[in-house]
Amino acid sequence: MATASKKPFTAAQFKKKVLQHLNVTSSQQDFHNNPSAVQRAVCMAVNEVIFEKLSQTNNYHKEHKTRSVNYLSLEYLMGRMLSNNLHNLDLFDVAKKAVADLGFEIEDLFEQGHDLALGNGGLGRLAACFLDSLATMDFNAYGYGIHYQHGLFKQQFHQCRQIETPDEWREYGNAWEVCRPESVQTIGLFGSVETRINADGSEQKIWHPGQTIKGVPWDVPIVGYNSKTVNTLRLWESRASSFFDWDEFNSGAYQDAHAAQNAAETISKVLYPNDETEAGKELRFIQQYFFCACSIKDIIARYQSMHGNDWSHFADKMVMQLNDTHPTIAILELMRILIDEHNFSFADAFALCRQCFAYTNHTLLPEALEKWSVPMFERVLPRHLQILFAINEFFLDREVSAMWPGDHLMRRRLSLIEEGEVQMVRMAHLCVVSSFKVNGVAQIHSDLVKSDLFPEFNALYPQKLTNVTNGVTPRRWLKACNPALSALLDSKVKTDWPKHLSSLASVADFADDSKFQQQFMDIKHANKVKLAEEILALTGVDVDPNAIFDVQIKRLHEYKRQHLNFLHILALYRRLLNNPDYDMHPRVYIFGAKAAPGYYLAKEIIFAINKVAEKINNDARINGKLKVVFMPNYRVTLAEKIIPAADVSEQISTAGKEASGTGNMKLALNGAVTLGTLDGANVEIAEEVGDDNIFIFGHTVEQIKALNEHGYNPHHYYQTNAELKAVIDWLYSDYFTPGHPGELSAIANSLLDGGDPYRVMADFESYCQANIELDKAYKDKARWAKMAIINTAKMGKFTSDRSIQDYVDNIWKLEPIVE
Ligand code: 26W
Repeated sequence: MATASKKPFTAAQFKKKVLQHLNVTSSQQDFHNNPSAVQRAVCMAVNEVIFEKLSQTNNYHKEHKTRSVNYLSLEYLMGRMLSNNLHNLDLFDVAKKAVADLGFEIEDLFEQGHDLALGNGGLGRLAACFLDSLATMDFNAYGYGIHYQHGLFKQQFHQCRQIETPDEWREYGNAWEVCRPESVQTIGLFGSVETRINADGSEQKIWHPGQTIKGVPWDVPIVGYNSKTVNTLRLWESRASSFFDWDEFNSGAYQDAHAAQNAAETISKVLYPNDETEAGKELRFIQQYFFCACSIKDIIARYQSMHGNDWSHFADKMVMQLNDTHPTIAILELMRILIDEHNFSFADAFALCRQCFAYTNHTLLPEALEKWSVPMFERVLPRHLQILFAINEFFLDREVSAMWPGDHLMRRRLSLIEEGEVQMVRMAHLCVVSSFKVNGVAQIHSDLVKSDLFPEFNALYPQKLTNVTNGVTPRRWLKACNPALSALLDSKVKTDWPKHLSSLASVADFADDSKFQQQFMDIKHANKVKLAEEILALTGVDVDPNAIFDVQIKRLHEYKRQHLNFLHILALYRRLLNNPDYDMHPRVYIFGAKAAPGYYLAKEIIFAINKVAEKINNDARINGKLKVVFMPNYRVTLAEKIIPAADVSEQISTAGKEASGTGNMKLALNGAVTLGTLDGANVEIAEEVGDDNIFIFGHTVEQIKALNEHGYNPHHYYQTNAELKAVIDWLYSDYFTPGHPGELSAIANSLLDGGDPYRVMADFESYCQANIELDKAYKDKARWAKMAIINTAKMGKFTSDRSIQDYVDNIWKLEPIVE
């Protein structure tokens, strides 16, 4: 196996490779003003190294029959890949020099790359960070997902409103994938189940699918950082099993001839853009089954290529991680194959599944917990529903009744089936019952999963529920996106920090060192200058890099409370209008957020922020002390540009609602100071950085519960806080929407008559207070520099490498490649 350290190419050799690919592979002689052709050629040159390491990795694991983790996720938010792959192969400097010789800035070539935006938000990006860490730590891991033709929609603003356009990431093909026709799978859908009585009297179930779909795999190599490993992310594209129905065609029904093809293609056509809100659409259910069935068949094929039909090693060699409930159906698919195709008894099949599956919960929001109607389930997957009922019977009769004999209410509450007008299948219950481990993604969240979401399951399976706090890869989220800070860190601490982030801890020794403070803050300032140029180019708003860059970047959702930030901005604006000399350090509020297309209030919040921004940014009376910028089309690549330039990290969700958050970790790692509630991983960030280096405000989880128990009345705050009343009344006026009074009232209505479900009103006062403290701290340059440095230094815990090591130690039990 190629050792990690030796550079595969010199700059001259790399340049030669690029030229070869320009001339030969893509016959682009005149490339001098064709950066996308050069970018393409660079990708091909890098792929030579990647595919070499990929086959070495696969051969090693085949030879050693290594245990593997199979990560099943409906989402992978990969972003662009060239910069990441160059850094991970230690080819960045070589490539930079080589393309410079060809007359190009490597950064300009990066701009040619399209984001692989095959995800919505936190869950999808976490999967991407985990794949990076698994390869970097030389673990045998496969990612499985869907090869969506269209990823997450492109967001533009038209008259301050979000409009969505399709994501065309594959318009001109993608350099970072290879099709694997040799591993095509065929899966069934619909149809019926025949019950056959065998000669020995035993019953046999045979599913006769009504339709078959082909799954074509596209492999995306996952390159480890300075490691021996290139792993595989296998994404399934759906196609009709029979391409063309000539009978239909000859009978003149041209449309129908192609109908099957179209129908099949729609399965992997587009990513559902809902984040935390279940759509309950049949196509989404079919997407889930399609990729799970292809993946389970692929996993069995890989196993059998090493162990034939001897199933006795399966649980030793294969573990499947369910990234939330979206791939739950994989459990029933493996059960079906074991029972119907390999004559396992129900009990043996279920016992095996319980050794192989583990489930990660990423949300407590009731509306995000997937439930599928039994009638739809029966129509699409009749055999799987039978198996589900068998599992439910086993679970209720053998386990629930044993623990709570005669307690029908408990049976009803824990059942995999929710009784009601239409019976619904509780996918989370199926996951918990069928998995050997269930984890939350931050300590406070995992505690709430135990105490609030699954208390009975916690009692029933005392060892099953655990925690693995999220993490982020420091390769993409520091080394690649903030090279200047990385170089400064290299000059102060062991340069192995990208792979051993705890090495950053000793940076804290320089927190009071004025020279280092100056260096650290100069880099922050330079990143802010660069972002200011991007902001001007993308939004036309001119911002002052000396202002506080206050950043809230994440999906738009009420529980994340972008509207709390918005109300505070209105309060600041009002203070400045009342007194232009109001003593505050100039602040620029930077928002980035996509709203699910069907999420009305989320879109109204975007509209309101943009409308108010227009007013504030052009109001000379406030001398530029306040600017508001909503950057369009927030995605991984934009995050990589905003995060290095952030001073303040807004993590202001209602306590108990944000499972973990990962943007909070990325921002703190890049020297931003967190302004947040004690929610999700903010709690652990505060533990690591210390209370002097973070601004915590708001009700705690317990206090929110108390508020709810005593009947929450948002009007109380409206009547008792004059500033809050004033800014809410502003939203009913036409101050920001001349001639259209109340055009911004949707937010106000949700906070008053709407009952303020996320307790914005209750936290407003404390939020304002924390902001005043923050403003004071920022004015004390030495104090702020120290806080920023401590945040970077103390982020060692939040590398996704630590998360992966926790999964490996507590759940997956994997052995890394040793050579
Ligand atoms: C059914 C629709 C749907 C789609 C996506 C429901 C739920 C989801 C995801 C679970 C939402 C999500 O991304 N959750 C986020 O996961 C991150 C990674 O663990 C956490 O850091 C965030 O706190 C959590 O909101």
